[in-house]
This record gives sequence, structure tokens and C-alpha cells, in this order.
Amino acid sequence: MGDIFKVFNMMAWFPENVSTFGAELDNLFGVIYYLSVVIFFLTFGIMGYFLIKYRHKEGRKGYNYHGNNIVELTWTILPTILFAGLGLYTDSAWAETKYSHKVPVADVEILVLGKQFGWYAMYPGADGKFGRNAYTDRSARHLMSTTNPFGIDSTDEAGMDDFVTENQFKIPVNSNVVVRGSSIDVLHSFFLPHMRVKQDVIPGLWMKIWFNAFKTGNYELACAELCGGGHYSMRAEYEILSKSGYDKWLDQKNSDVKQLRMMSAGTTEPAPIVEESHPASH
Ligand SMILES: [Cu+2]
Repeated sequence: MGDIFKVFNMMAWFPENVSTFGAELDNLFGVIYYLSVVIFFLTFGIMGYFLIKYRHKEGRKGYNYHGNNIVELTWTILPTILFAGLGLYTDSAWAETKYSHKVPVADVEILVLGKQFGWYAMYPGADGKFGRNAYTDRSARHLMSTTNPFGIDSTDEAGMDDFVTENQFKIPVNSNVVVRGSSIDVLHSFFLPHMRVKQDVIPGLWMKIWFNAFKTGNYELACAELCGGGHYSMRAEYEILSKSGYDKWLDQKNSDVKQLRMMSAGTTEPAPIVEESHPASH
């Protein structure tokens, strides 16, 4: 009996949680899930009971039924109370995780772009500040291209140390990470299952997404929006590093960029892609 319960208990299907607000969201999911289970068995139980009770019987006559105001009011008001109640009950968690004015001050800010079929992430480089690009200046949007996905303006000095990673990114543990997410082509959805984060990204908009991880390790970024023929392969990996490990990685990337810039001095190359991976698709 316990094993059967385990198979049907969807709460056990969740991947490990590594997000500071993950437990709260899982609890809300549990409340809604178990409410749905109770209502499912209640309604289908009653339906089955009536199917049998009023089944065909020789000589029994049907009769016309013109409705019952009390019953109709009941099945209108009860779900209204239930859904309004759930809305109010979950509002504080929604506000904490999704309201853009409640997003905490960023310890790390990165830009993420979805494309058919993969992900780019951009870091502000050694100066800790993004140069002119499609995010910092809407009018730079026309600079976006397949070789310069973020539309970096190569005449802006502040953007010279910005760098891009492909199909992977890294973040520090115990830090407020603010992601500005957008898309180059169609709707994608930025989905970090272990972080309990899912947000559509839309061409022309930069969605504000935040999270804070309490555990280091390697995890998966998936696209949760059916975005075309290669949707199944649209995934990336991200690593949550210790703070010192993250700083070390960042220093390494910054010096890589410096070297790449020196080698291509005088040219107007867009931000270099300094690290990429091609996660095996399953
Ligand atoms: Cu996608």
C-alpha cells in the first residue's frame, strides 16, 4: 500500500531543491495538489455512485428536470471561495518570487538570452558594469545578430570586457542572483527545476528573474516552452560555486577576455564567447 502511494504521490517526483524560496513553493504545491486529489475522488466518486444508482432499469421512466437554484449557487460559490482563497493564501509567496519591485539587491547580475536552440549568458566583466547593448539601451537592439546576440556596441569602452558563455553559466552560492532574460527569436521559458524558477522570456523584453541557491553543484537549465523542432535539445548546464570558487572563475574569465582583446586589438569584434558546452541531449 505504501509503495502504491509513493508512485502516485507527485510530491516525491520533484528534483532536489537548492533554492532559498523552494521549500515554500513546494509546500504551496502540496496544498493545491492534495486539495485537487480530494476533489477528484469526491466528484468522480459521486459520479460513479449516480451512474450505478440510476442505471437502466426495465420500466423506470426518466423525467425532465429544469434545474435547481440552490445546487447551482452552491457549485458556483464554493469554487469561487476556494480559488479566491488559494489566490490570497499564495499571494505572499508569489510576491516574494515574482514581483519585480520585490526583487532583492543583486549580488550578481547576468543577462540570459534564449535562442533556437540554446542559451547565452553574459557577464559584465572586470569593471562589473555592462556596456551599451540591447539590454542597457533599447536603441542598440538593431545591433543584435547571430554573431553578436546581445547587440553589444563595440564603440563603448565599458562593454569591452563583457563576456558571453554559451549553454552554461556559473553563479555563486548564498548570493542573490538577478537574471535579465530575453529571447532572440521566439518565446522560450527559462526553467531551473532545482531552483523552482520558471519564467517565459520574450523577444524585446528583459524579464527580471531572481533566485538564491544554498547548495553548490551542477544543475540543469531547460527550456519549458515548445519553441520549435529542436526544443527537446534546448538545455544548458549551470554550476553553483562557492564564493571563492566563483571569484576565481571570474578572474580567469576576465584575464581570458583581456588576452583575447589584446590579440584582436583595433578590430570591432563583439563580446567573445569564452566558455561553451554542448550538453548531450537525451
Ligand atoms: Cu526554447
